[in-house]
Amino acid sequence: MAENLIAIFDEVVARNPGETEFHQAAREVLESLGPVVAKHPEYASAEVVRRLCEPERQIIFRVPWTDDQGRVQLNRGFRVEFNSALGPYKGGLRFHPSVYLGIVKFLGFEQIFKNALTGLPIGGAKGGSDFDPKGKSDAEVMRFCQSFMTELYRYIGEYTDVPAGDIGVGGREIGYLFGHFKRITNRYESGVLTGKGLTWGGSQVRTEATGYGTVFFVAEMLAITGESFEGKRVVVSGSGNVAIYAIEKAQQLGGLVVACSDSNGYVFDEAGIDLDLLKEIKENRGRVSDYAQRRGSGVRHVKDGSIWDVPCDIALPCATQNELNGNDARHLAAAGCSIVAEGANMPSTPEAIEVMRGAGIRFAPGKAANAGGVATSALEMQQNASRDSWSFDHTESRLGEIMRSIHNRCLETAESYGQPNDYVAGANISGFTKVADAMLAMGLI
Ligand code: NDP
Ligand code: 2IT
Repeated sequence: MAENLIAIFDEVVARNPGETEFHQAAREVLESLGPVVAKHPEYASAEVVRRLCEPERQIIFRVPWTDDQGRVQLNRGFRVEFNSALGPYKGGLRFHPSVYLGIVKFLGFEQIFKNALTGLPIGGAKGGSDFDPKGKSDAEVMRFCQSFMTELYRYIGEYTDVPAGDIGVGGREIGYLFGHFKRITNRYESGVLTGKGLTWGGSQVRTEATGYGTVFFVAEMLAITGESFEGKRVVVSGSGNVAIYAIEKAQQLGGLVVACSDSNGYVFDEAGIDLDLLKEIKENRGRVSDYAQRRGSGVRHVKDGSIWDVPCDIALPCATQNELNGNDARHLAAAGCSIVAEGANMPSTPEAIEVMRGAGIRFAPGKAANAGGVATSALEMQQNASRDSWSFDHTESRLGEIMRSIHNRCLETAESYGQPNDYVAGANISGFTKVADAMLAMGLI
């Protein structure tokens, strides 16, 4: 890392003690920015990098709710509005027991650059709660969402901040959140949330967008070497929103997806994942172990062990942060894996990325490869603003174009900074310069 950037990184660590995921995300971006700040002294004199590392606003609030037994429960809510140079704050809400300020900040920080890469007018934010929707009834989830929105509504709006889903927040939660926002504000403000249902302001393809987009991005990488998904063995971790639609599109393009997972283990299905069965199980909030049981012989459920032990040509981590470590990367390399693309946010540890680089695995970072979700959220905002709704085919083709343009922008930027084929450098530099130039233009903000 360049010397002036080390000083900024040290300041990030000192100002955000204990927030290790945020430190990791900041380090990864700052490590790419040396050549950029060397070429653009104006960024240093205006302290653009230091300002970018400090969120514009951080909101932390109490979320009390009652469970089905009438007992009072308590959670903590967060919204970190990180940067609004390019547009209203935009980014998902995560409901998971592991959520704390460091996770929300890492996600919000990544979101700034990801959103810039989409080419659409959206700033970066993230939010969520340490609430665990697992095992809760619909009524409990509803009461929690209503309490969460009772505080959050003050800070969000079509022109201010537009939340969406992430881990533990899907169509059901967005419905409860939107319903309560509408009730307490007396405004049908469609553009305040994305990921809405198709009959009440949602966009076609938003549900599929992150997984589809990741696969479109990989298809672009494959095309460079004259290849395609046809006949490739694919492993996808997770079995949530991103994983399911990554599996669907990889299969549509001719890939054989042989494994997926949840936090209790992975399933290995040599014949290829039966997606209809998996979807049915997940719609009823089941587990991948149920999949193995229902699918019968030939399918293994492995409780202790890493999904990355399964040999594949293409690995798509689509579950959570730091789920693919150095050892996993070594196993993937030894088994001949040639592409790793992140459907999740920061699923690869820094050591894993180092190992993949050394082994010649082509690596697509999440802020480029999973940008299709938020890009389609921005398309939902466009449709809401014009009170229009587009067809599935039209929206999917817009998503495809956006992923192609992100892919090409990463490669062109990496090339122009003397780091050909480095998608990490390309994504970080391209996202950063767009935000930095907007910040410079707007004066000291
Ligand atoms: P879901 O809640 O739909 O699914 C999450 C999946 O990951 C589940 O299978 C879950 O298993 C697994 N998982 C979560 N936490 C862990 C953990 N600690 N260890 C092992 N497995 C875990 O979330 P999404 O599919 O929406 O999100 C997945 C990833 O994609 C996240 O990193 C998210 O930030 C990222 N992302 C999501 C976007 C979106 O539009 N939804 C857009 C861009 C990125 P289990 O059920 O056992 O918890
Ligand atoms: O990480 C992400 O990009 C998301 N969870 C989607 C955010 C959004 O606003 O659609």
